Amino acid sequence: MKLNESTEHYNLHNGCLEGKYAVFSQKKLAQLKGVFADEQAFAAKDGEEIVYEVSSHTVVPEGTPGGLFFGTSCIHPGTVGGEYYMTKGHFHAKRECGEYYWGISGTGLLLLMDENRNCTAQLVKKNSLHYISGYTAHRLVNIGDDDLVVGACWPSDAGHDYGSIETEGFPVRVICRDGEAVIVDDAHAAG
Ligand code: M6P
Ligand code: ZN
Repeated sequence: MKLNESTEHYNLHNGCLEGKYAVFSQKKLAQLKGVFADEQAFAAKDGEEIVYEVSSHTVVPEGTPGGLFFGTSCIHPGTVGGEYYMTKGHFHAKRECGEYYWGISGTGLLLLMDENRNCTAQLVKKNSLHYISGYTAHRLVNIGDDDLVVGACWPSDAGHDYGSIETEGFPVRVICRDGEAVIVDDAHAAG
């Protein structure tokens, strides 16, 4: 039997993916309109600034039952009006699908929200492991001064549903107060 070298590579230390199935995307600040509470502070920033980057390893087409996707998110450090940079966050379109996240470097929070908008948070750091149950929205927040790099593995038929997060957000926000990360209730979510 001929032994073939894999064309695919994953760097455990920085999360970098390389290979013919690696897909890379960037999220600029302008694409996160409405995500941060302080609209004035948002408008004053450069919309071209890259907030986070996602590398995905997608061997099968999106929607394939039984397959898996694997990826890395890198959220850069920064704030909008004191609110830390974060991912858009999503439910899975196929709600029952779960996902694994694991911390590679940096410091962050994983916000988890069920369909009744009950929210919990987990500290994400190097080697932390996070099982995200089905029916649970997930968002990563970088609360450190360095990049937050997080690995992810999820079913290839899970899909992404951004709808309710785009309109209602999460019930909490993570803000920098005296240099410390604080989780506060989102005023807009009250009532
Ligand atoms: C992880 C996975 C991806 C997701 C990405 C960015 O890598 O959960 O499925 O797309 O984070 O998160 P979002 O789609 O919420 O911007
Ligand atoms: Zn997901």
